[in-house]
Amino acid sequence: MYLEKINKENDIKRIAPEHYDELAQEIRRFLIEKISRTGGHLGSNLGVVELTMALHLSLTLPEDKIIFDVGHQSYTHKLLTGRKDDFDGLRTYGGLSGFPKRRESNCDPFETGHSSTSISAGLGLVKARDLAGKNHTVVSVIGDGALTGGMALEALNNAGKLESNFIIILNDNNMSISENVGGISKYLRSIRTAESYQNFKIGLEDFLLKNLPKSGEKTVDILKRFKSSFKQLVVPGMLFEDFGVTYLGPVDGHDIKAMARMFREAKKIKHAVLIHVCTKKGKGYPPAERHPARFHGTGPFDIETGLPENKSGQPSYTDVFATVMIKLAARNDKIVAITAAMPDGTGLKRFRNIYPDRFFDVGIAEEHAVTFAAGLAAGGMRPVVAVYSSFLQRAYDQILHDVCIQNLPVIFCIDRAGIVGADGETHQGVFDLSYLSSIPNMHIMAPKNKWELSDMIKFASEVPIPVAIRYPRSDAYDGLKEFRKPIEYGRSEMIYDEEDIALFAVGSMVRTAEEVRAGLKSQGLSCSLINARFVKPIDEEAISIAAEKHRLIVTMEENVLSGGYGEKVLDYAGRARLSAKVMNIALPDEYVEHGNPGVLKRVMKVDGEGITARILSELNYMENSGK
Ligand SMILES: Cc1ncc(C[n+]2csc(CCOP(=O)(O)OP(=O)(O)O)c2C)c(N)n1
Repeated sequence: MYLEKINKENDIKRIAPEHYDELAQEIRRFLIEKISRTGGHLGSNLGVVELTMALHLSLTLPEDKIIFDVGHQSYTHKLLTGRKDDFDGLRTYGGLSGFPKRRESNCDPFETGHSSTSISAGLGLVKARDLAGKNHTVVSVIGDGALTGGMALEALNNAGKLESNFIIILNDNNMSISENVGGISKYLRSIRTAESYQNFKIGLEDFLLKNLPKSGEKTVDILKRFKSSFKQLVVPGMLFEDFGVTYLGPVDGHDIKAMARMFREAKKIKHAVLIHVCTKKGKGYPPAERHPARFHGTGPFDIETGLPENKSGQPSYTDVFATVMIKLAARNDKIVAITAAMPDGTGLKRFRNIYPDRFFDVGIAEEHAVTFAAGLAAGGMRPVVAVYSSFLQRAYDQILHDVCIQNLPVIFCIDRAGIVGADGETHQGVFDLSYLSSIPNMHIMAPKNKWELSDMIKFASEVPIPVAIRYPRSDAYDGLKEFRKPIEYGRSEMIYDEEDIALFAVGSMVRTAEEVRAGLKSQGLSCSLINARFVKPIDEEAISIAAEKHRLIVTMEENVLSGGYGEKVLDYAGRARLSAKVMNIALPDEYVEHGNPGVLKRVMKVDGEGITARILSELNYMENSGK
């Protein structure tokens, strides 16, 4: 009833304060109902309903700017800025994005998706504002999980010297996707739970007991240390204050009036100010409150029970990875596993439960995760970094500088490689073959099915070199079971040996290639299918042999063309003066938006049907031009 009245930004200001609670409830009902059908980030959004309302009540959009870190919690913001009617198409192709998008609204001043960028971006917007002589408010909203990312700390370090207003809202729900980890999380917990006086009293007694009886120490030194301890005990947020950032809070993130009061105060401060807001992830929907990790990002679910709909019984590649890791660790005590805040998503949670001492969750810190792994490898361990393809982009230099220059045996198990779907541009894992290929000493593999993923991980654990294995977000393919030739360094695997056309397919594309081959054969064409297995190094010998008895070699990969597998094959064919023509099937030089992976592949013509049509058209051209 109140939500109906909000059709554009600032409309919320027409709602009387006594109806704020009802509006918050309506928003929650709306989100639960829509997300139960479309899927999406439920828990984080339910947690920030009042916080977002308070921001919208205190600011004037689009002049004032709100930057949401990661951006997965921006649904209420979308609702309050006139995008209510688009929620039925949330995260579908051509529909509403699950993240802030400048093309969607001028109330989205900056796009996010990967964590820990909002303070840097906000600081940039603040400086741009100041240089232009304007005076609007800039607010960055960052979670306690995102605050563990190095970039956020780099930005805080920089924000400390600011001499104009910049508001950072720390949305502390005590959770990343899974439990938040590390020193920052512990520090925030101590502030949230502090009863200052109590702590002070205990701290004081402790301090005097430990320090005063010592002989020979100057009283002034003792007092100096006492002063700093005293400050830590009675002033929450000293860490931020010491950075030069004013700390306000903690404030109840479900109390709109209290937050609005604090925002008013914060606007008066002429430097960076951090407001510590405490919220509950999943607030108002008991299943999401009970299972915050499961409801962080969810597929469609039944509202009554909270249970997911359409869960296929098939194991995913993530499940296969999880099982293999446990078996491998039982046989090899050097195997250790690292995740950057994704124990659930990567499947390492099971490993953690069995081998807690050999499991490391480093927080949202992909760069650190990789260099930490390099250190472990240099110390004689066999680290496995389990990470999503798009998040590993962060750690390019660490892979190059810390792992590959030293040729250290770090294994990268890269999940969500290829088209991931509903999360869109920021999350598609379509660059890893390119960025990894450019690094000397790196070796890259991609499995065609679940057995091959297992074989590849075992192979990687036995060779003393950096290895990356990439696999998609999907059920693990259980076809082609009979093809399980042992993995040999740098060698591809012949699946069907015919002539005329040779399909060299990488990983997930082997399955698509089976479809393409069937399509070509139905046209009376003869067609070989080769599982590339290695993207680096490529199997030059197999390509040379194929060139002798095929007129067309088609490479297929779920990666951008630039720097991927196909370009390497093409380059080799040119250098080796092979007679066969090489045709590359890959993703275009574009950012792939959100949508169902099947739909996206069809649109880009990289599904079985699209590829078959492209090959037929190429053959047609070759025949007509006499090539
Ligand atoms: C660089 C990077 N690594 C990992 C992720 C996956 N991820 C998305 S949200 C999230 C947790 C964020 O926690 P927090 O900032 O506390 O926000 P909350 O979801 O609790 O509201 C993670 C790890 C990401 N988006 N970016």
